[in-house]
Amino acid sequence: MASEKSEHNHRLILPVPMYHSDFNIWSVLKNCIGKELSKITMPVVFNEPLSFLQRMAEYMEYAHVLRIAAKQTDPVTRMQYVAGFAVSALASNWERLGKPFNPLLGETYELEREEFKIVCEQVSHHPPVSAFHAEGADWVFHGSIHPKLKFWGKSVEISPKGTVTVEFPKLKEAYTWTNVQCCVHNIIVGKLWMEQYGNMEIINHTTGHKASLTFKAAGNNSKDLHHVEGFITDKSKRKLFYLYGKWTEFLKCCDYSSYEEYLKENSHKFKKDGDGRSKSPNDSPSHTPRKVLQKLNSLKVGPFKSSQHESVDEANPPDLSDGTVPKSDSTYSIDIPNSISIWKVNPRPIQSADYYQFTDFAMSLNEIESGMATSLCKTDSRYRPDIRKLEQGDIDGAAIEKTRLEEKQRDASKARKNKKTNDWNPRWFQQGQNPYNKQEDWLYNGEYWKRQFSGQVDIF
Ligand code: CLR
Repeated sequence: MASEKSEHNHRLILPVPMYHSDFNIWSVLKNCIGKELSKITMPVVFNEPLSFLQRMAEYMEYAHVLRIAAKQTDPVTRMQYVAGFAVSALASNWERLGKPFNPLLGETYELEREEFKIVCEQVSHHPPVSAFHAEGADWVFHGSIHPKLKFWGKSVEISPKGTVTVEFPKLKEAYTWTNVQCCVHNIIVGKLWMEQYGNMEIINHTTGHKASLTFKAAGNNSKDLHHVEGFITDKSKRKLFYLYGKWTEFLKCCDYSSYEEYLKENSHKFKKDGDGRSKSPNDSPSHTPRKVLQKLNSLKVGPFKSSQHESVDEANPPDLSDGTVPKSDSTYSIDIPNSISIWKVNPRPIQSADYYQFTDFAMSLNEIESGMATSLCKTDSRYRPDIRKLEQGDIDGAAIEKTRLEEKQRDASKARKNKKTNDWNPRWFQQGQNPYNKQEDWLYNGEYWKRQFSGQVDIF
C-alpha cells in the first residue's frame, strides 16, 4: 500500500478516484467547428479537479533544474539547464486530457515549496490571461499565458500565447521563450491523444546564445512521437551543443562534434525528412472545418451548420478519425557518446490512470495543508467549491457550483459596466511590456507575500 503523504508531508492521492464518464466530447463540440473555444461552457465531466492557475504551477515540478542552472559559471552550460527546465515544464502534460477549470477573474493560486514559491493570478477574463511569478535560489521565473483553443472538427488545437522569462538577477542575465503548440486528436472517434509540437527558441538576451528546440509532430507510424531536439548556438550562430530527448522522459546534451561524429557513423538511422522542421499536424487540408462538415453531412450523421454539399465517393468512406492511436516508441534509444543528462522525468504514481493521469506533484496542488486555513488569500483556487466537489467525486454538485460561479462572474462584470467602472485591475500584476523581448506581458508588483489580503473581492 502506497503511503498517502510524501516525505515532505504533501498528499499523494486525491480523496476519491475519478468518475470515468462515457459522455462523448463530440456531442458537445459538434456545433463549435471552426470556433475559438474559450467562450464555450463545457460539462464538468470533461474537467480535471484543478484550475488552470494550478496547472501553470505544474511548470515548477522540476524547479531544481533552475537552481542547478543558476550555479553554472559558463553561460553555455547555463543554457543547457535552462533548456532542460523549459522541456521539463511540459512533461506533466503527457496523457492529461482533462480540461482544467477556467480561472475566474481575480482568482489567485499560491504554492510554496522547498525549491520555490509561486503566485498566479487570472488577470483577464475575455480574453483569458493567466499570469505567474515564481522565485527560488538566485532565479526568477515569470510569464503570462493566453491559451487559444480552436476546434477543427477532428482535433482541438491549442496555442498557448504569451512569453515566459527566466532571470538570474545576480548574473544580470535573462532568457525568454514562447510555448509550443498542442493538439488533442480523435475528438469524433477513436481514443483521445495529445501531442506538443513546434519550435521553441530560448534566447539569452545578455550573451546572444540561443537554444532552438524542435518539438516534433508524431508523424507517420508515430516515428517521432514526443521527440525534442535542437542546438545551442552562440551569437554568431555557430552550433555548440546538440540537445535531444523526449518531453515525456528526458533531455540530454552533447557537444556539436560528438553529434557530427555520431551522425556519420549512424547515417543509416537518419533519413533526412525535408527541411527537418516539424510540420503542424493540421497542415493536412482535410483538417479544415469546411471539409470536415462536408464529410459529416455526407455521412448523414448531421444536421450540421453548413450549406456546402458534395457528393461522396461511396467506395471511399470519409475518414473521421484523426490518425491512429500513437504507439509507444520504446525503440527510441539514441545515445550519443559524451552526452550528459540534463533532466529526467519522475515516474507517474501507479494509481495515476484512476486519478486524471495526475503526477504526484499534481495530486498535491489542491490540498489545503495544515496552517493554510489562516494564511491563504480567499481568492485562492483551493477555495473553489466546484473544483473541490469534483475532487470529492460529487459531479452533480460540481456542475451546480460551476454554473453558479460563472453566473456570479457574469453578474459582477455587468455591474461594473453599469457603474461605468468597466475596468478591472488585477491585484498582483500590472500589464506592461516584457523588458527583454518587448512583447506585451504582465509584471508582478512584488506585493503578494506580504500577505495583506484584506479587501479582496468575493469571487466564489
Ligand atoms: C500546454 C502547455 C502550455 C500551456 C497550456 C495551455 C493550455 C492547456 C495545455 C497547456 C495542455 C492541454 C490543455 C490546454 C487547455 C485545454 C487542454 C489542458 C498546459 C485540454 C487537454 C483540453 C481537453 C478538452 C478538449 C478535448 C475539448 O505551456
